[in-house]
Amino acid sequence: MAERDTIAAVATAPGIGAVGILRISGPRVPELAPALIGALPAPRRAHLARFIDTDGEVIDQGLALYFPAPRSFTGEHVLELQGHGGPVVLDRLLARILSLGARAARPGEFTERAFLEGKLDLTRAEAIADLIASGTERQAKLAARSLTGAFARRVDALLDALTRERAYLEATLDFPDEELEDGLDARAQGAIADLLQQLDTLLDSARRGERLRDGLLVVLAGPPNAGKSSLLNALSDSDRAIVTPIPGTTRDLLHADIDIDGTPLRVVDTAGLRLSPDPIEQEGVRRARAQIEQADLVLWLIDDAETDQVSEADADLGIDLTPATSLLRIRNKIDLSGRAPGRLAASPNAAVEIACSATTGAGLDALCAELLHRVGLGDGANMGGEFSARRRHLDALERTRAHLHAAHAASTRHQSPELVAEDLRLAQECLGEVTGVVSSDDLLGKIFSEFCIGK
Ligand SMILES: Nc1nc2c(ncn2[C@@H]2O[C@H](COP(=O)(O)OP(=O)(O)O)[C@@H](O)[C@H]2O)c(=O)[nH]1
Ligand SMILES: [Mg+2]
Repeated sequence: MAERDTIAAVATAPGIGAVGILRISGPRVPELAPALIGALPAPRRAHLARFIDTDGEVIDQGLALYFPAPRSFTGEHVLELQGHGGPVVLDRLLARILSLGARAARPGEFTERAFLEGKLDLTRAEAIADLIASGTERQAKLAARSLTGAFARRVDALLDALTRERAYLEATLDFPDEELEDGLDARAQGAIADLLQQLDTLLDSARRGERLRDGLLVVLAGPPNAGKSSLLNALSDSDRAIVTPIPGTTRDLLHADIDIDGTPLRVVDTAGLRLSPDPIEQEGVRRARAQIEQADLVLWLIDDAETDQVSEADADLGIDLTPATSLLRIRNKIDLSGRAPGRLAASPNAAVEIACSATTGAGLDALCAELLHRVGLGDGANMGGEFSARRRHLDALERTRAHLHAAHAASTRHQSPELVAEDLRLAQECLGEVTGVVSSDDLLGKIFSEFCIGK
């Protein structure tokens, strides 16, 4: 393998701060250090050092830390310089290091090297980026759990179980006449059903983790004047949307990013769905429908004080909901209708509705609670073992599931163990993509390019 080059980057955020950190990683660190700071520091000890320019001038003075390979973040030799956090001084220092033969690091390149050196798996590497990008406390907590391996450990456990089952099946292929043959199918079926169940549990957790990472898309929809724009304002505690008694006020999509108990939600206000001769409003309605199709949750608002809107409640909404989208009916304006605020269900089996008032705020607590509950993130949700996840992970887990299903079906139909074993092999490969046991250069490029420089 060709020797890697040595990379350098400022690791602290651009701008002015008390401290600015510059990182260097790669095989040339030991030879760079004497020219840069006078000597190679003793490993893992903080040294006060002068950072010296080509002409011997002092650029800055600060701490130098040396982490020899393999005991460093990247697994390579790493030198970290902690100087003062000004953009000019850090630029000069970086220029000096580059003049000594290092190369400017690409975004995520330190973490990518850590992955390639086997210091962390992909879920942990991705969790670093997620932790940095966290917008709510809940996101940060889940990313920290993935960073410490909560996700990877569960994938590894399942991968182990899968490997064992595959090994067992393949052993029987090598000894076809042994008594193993008897009861083999029943055994394999049981074992694969077990694997499927474990995978489903993992997939559930990953789905919740992904929802929390990316935030949920909640779309406000319904007839004009039901109070959608008022509800957006009430939920976001702002005055974003124009509210008037004139039907058809909202045409553009408006959104507000809100945080309910640390759960990130993007709430989108849409034009009221109605037939209108006005081309601008027609376009608004078209955009509203497109948003509804993408929503995780549609809040269908009606004016509880308007009897014809209420009687229309069970009529065709004229919208196509994908199976993944859930719909929650909201009866708004209860300050006018006199209905009590909160959760209501006409009968035990009827869909839950929420009665509230966007104007007085009555019932909004119940709305927020129901909203979280609907997406599996409510109070009752067991978040103990949770972690942050991405769409990429869900994809891989879903493909794993399809192969496990095929393996299960093959064993139920008493097909040859070869076929079952082959499906298990494919399942194993898909599952391995999650942590990066199996990975392509394309995938790695995509993941690490999303990082900031210096990480
Ligand atoms: N009394 C009362 N009026 C409301 C409530 N929500 C909205 N409105 C009024 O209903 C009208 C239409 O509201 P708006 O939010 O623009 O409805 P949209 O067309 O669905 O966006 C406005 O005059 C609002 O002030 C509510 O909960 N109670
Ligand atoms: Mg509106």
